[in-house]
Amino acid sequence: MGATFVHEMEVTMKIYLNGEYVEKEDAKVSVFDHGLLYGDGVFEGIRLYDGCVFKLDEHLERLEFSAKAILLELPMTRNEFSEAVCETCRRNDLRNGYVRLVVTRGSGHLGLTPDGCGPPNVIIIADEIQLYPEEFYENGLKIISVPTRRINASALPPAIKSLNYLNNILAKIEAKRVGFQEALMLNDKGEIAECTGDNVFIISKGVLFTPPLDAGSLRGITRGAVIDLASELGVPYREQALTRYDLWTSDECFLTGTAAEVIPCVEVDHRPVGNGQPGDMTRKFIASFREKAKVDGIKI
Ligand code: PXG
Repeated sequence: MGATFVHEMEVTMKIYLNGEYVEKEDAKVSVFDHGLLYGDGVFEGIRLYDGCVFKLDEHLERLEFSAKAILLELPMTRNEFSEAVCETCRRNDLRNGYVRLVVTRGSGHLGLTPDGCGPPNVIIIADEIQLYPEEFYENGLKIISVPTRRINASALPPAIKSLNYLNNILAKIEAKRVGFQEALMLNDKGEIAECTGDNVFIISKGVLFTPPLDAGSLRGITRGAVIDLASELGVPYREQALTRYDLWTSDECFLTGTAAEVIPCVEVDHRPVGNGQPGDMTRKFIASFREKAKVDGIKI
């Protein structure tokens, strides 16, 4: 009986769904939800470190901006979202993990117009996280630029963290099919935008560079944390349009994202970055970020 109980404990997962905490099996939304039918909705991916939610307020602000940009009225206040995120972590006995917060347009008719949709569905999933294996933090990732471009800002501002990830998914597939873990995505001018779920940084001659947001990058929360760290570590920092050439000839390169944190990149388009090993500055950023993550959150 004890073993069965343990097993049940393992499989049970509480999902926040529109104000209620329901079992995973009961967490269901309509097939008429426009989040499913059209990718009409917004989301956030958030980390829980040692019982603290990292940069929760920043994530909720970005969610509000994403929702505003797509004219989706959020059904909850910042405080209500904050409390629901923390409570979902508590109910799942999590101290470390990953939180996926999703707000869809809600259930509607078969047609693009959101008229008649709603109320929005609010879903919060808190789970353990499958990180890149530690060897990638030690030895670095190899990335490759792919044909699929980051979506043009005049088509859909890439700052909106919407449920439309198809172009990033295609880029990821293209990289994986040719044996790489991650894809480097360019914008329609051929400049570096970002990777499929991570921002890109390089270090050249002691200066930290990342593409500006108008190159097609998401305003990553981890990106912001690394920019703050640069000033704390006394590393000069510039936002500047970057080309593939800039990455090929950089001394160091790393990616940042909620899931990956700070991860070194040691090869771009078959060219070794620097000496082909994670650089000293990158290691410093990884260590400092890990320190910051432990202390810079809201207690659940
Ligand atoms: N660019 C894009 C396109 C993203 O979706 C980031 C950069 C990094 O931002 P943050 O705020 O996380 O530092 C993201 C966000 C995943 C996954 O499963 C990750 C994201 C989105 C969707 C899935 O790894 N990252």
